[in-house]
Amino acid sequence: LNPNLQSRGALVVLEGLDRSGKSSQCSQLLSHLQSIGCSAELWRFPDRNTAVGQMISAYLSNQSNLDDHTIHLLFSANRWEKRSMIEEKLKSGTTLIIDRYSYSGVAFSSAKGLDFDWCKAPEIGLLAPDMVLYLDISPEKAAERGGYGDERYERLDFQGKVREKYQALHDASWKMVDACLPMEEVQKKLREYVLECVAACKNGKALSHLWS
Ligand code: 2DT
Ligand code: MG
Repeated sequence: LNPNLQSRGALVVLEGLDRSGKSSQCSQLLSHLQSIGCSAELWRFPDRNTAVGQMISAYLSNQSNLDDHTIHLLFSANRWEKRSMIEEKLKSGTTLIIDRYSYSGVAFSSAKGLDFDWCKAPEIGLLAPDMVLYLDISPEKAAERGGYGDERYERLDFQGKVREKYQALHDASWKMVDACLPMEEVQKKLREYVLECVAACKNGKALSHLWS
């Protein structure tokens, strides 16, 4: 067996506003993949476990204040510090389901008023997802779902701005799923998309880099 021909895992990213159901859908996706014998892991950004992640977490919970550019770069650094591990996982055949990625980085920071292209720049060279799944919901509907927590950004008016930035970021390759459908229906659609993507990566789809 030629190890160079080992099939790789897929890099699948879920994006959406707070309360769009990303986290529950991600864990159901993971269970499903594992139940059918597919090697898979669930990751999330920010990854609050690293030193950088702890700075981000303190900022989000209002325990610290940082300049908007500074926190933007920390979110990006938090992805960069995981880049090589992501690549190793994929190359070893493990599919990664990731809850938020560079798109959250750009959407949230540019919604505060930072320049859109400036926000995209530090993400250049990170691994590009093989698929972006966007759970679409209006901020009003999201707020009806038991309301927001008390972290920074969890406010109706701000979430509306974030949604506009997601709209500016997305391209035809994104799979848009109506997050207001019943949970099981959302999950069914996501599974179809993910299985298609996992198969394409197994069959030799090349890894690419942002922003492609
Ligand atoms: P969670 O609610 O998913 O823990 O996210 N965010 C996230 C950014 O502003 N930039 C980023 O690069 C990422 C990944 C979105 C916490 C908040 O952090 C925001 C919500
Ligand atoms: Mg949140």
